[in-house]
Amino acid sequence: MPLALFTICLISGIYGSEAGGGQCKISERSFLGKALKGHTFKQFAVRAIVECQNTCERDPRCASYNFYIPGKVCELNSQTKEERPEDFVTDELRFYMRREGTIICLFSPVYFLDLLVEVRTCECQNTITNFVPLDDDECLKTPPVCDVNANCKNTLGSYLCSCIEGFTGDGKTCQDLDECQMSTHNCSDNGTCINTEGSFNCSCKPGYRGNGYNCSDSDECQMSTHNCSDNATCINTEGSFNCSCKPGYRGNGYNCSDIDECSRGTHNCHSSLASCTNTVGSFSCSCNNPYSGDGRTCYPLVSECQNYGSLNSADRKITYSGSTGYCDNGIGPGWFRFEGSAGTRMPTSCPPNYRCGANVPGWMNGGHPTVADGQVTRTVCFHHGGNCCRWSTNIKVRNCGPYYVYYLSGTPSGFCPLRYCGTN
Ligand SMILES: [Ca+2]
Ligand SMILES: [Ca+2]
Ligand SMILES: [Ca+2]
Repeated sequence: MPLALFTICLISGIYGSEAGGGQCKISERSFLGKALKGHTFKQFAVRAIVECQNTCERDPRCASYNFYIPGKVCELNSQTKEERPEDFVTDELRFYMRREGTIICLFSPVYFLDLLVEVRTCECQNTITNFVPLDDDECLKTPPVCDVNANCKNTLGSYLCSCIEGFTGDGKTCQDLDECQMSTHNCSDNGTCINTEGSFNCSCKPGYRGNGYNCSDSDECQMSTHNCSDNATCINTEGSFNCSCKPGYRGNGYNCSDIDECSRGTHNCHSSLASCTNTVGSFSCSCNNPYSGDGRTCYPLVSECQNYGSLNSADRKITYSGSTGYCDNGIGPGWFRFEGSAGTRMPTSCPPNYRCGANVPGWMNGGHPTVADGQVTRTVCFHHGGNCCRWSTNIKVRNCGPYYVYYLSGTPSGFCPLRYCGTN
């Protein structure tokens, strides 16, 4: 049944006044949401509340009545709340009315079944007034009562505005929250926060990749997104990368140019017997004529460097102290090279007696030549007793680069226990 047909009469205890020439005494007669329990002697359904009132007025037993609102049921009581205060209880579905008294009319908004209604409460004239819903839904109004970025909730007699997520304010006006400024965003530490109206966006910083919430270093070297020089090496770093010029090049890594090792003197070609040729990223060395080699080591293209006799027995080495029965009185003359077990060269200091397989070992008194020195003459001394140079003879020596060759002849005076020593 529509509310409009549902009529009641209430008297508010709140609005105290007098009307009707003093006959209409206001008293606390009617209470919405209250009922007197346990004293009902008669109950019956009615179409309108006025029937309750009239029935109670006609029945001498009736001191008050409850009205059960949902079912529109009258409950006639034999007592009043003043007589039975302990039985006067809260009951949201009922209201209580005392019988006697005069009536005035009052208008008051009261809540009834979730609706705000205007209740016209009258005594004296027994006037009954229809419910008039007072509430309207402000949330449906145009223009909106709340901010466009707020939720509107209709309430009885009013409404509530509350800003939606991402906004702040009283709901009537809402401003964007700057999550970036307030550091309430959840962008990656390696991301950048960009405030937007009602939200925010995250994007990875340069050098990182991901969705903005999770950003990890991008390996520019692996992905070939670096801009290092072709002549540089790319080294990945957290958030970036480094470029460094390859060996043989110089520059900042982004631009690398060839180093001219020859003109800068940073090559390792033989200093006097070879020529340096600059190349892109490197250099090359070549031995000058008439030398041969890899350019770092050069040796002469002379016959004694290719054609020589080999002195390679272990008993010739300066460390050998076994049999002393050897001698070089019949050697040569010719070019010889110390190699193999005999060592690589002649010693240049006086060895002890009884070494190199001979009583009187020979040693070269003077330093070895350089390649550039060419063929040189040296003296070989033979140690006998305490005399390191008891006998001597001249020999020729040449540095062939990787090795030396010696021009040797038979030892002095054909004296047998003399021998040329080898060493490492
Ligand atoms: Ca925002
Ligand atoms: Ca990186
Ligand atoms: Ca170069």
